[in-house]
Amino acid sequence: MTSPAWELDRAAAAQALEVLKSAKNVCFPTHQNVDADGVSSALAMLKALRQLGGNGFVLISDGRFPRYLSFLPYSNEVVIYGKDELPDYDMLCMVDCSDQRRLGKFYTDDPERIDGDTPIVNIDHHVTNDRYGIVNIVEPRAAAAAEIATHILEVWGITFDLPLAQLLLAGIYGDTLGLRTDNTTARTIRTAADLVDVGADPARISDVLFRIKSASTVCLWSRALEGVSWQGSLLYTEVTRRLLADCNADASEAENLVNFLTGTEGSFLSAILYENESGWRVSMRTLTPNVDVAAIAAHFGGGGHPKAAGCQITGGIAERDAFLRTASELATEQASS
Ligand SMILES: [Mn+2]
Repeated sequence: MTSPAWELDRAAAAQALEVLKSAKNVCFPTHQNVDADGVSSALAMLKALRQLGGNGFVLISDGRFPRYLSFLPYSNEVVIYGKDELPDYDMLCMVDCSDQRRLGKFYTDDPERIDGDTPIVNIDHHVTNDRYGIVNIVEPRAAAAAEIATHILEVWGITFDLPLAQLLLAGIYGDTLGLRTDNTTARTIRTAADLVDVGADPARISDVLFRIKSASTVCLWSRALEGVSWQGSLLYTEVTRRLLADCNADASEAENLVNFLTGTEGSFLSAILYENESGWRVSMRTLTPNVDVAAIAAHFGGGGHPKAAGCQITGGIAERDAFLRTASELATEQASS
């Protein structure tokens, strides 16, 4: 058999536990526009920490908990920033956060929360993560933060029960689109199989993440598909606040639309532009060899993975159009390199 794609730094995993247990209460803030991996991996780490005598809470830092994620075990225990009372905490554990400041209002309301003296434990799989913690477990070859979390919990000696397995498999499935993306390794699949052995239900997770949808989602997709446009090699559509209101939909309901657009013949990358207060939040994907959307996102101050990344465009129509042109040109250059 071949060796695994990557090895967990077991000393760092043990050190993370020691540090996290030394805190009275650990805040696990999720990245803005949280997804299955962000919530699941943080909740799993928290549950394990509690089993070992530590304490903490998961914070939805931008105040928006996507409805479809309420199937996750323990999701009713998350603290929603701006809605629930924020408990006292003396440490941060950031899981799946490539940038410690992309936390929505939890950060912008008081940057000292991140930039002050509170120690940070950093567990992530984004290639753009700059290792901002006092302990860093950053493994870009892992397909999901939940894949790293599974192996950390093994080092911690946690007994996996059904809810924990379901959480971790949901994180892995979310980021790999059900073990289908190019960062899915043999190790990812073995880890997923181990979680299924404990009782995780892959069919249920696939249904909730990829198949079951509300009528508002179909409304949103049909209108957004009508607006699909080309800019050179870039295929994109906009999700305006008006459109979300018309369909009574949440922006998270459009997340899989960018995956649907990706792979369209003639395109090198696809994007969804979500209108927001300061301009547009952009979500990008590619299936084209050599095209690196993390690098394109980084060009605009964002980040992510080589095949899935995002950034914020601040400004108006001129800035948006400049982004579209530049992103298309960068992708065309990369594809021919
Ligand atoms: Mn992730």
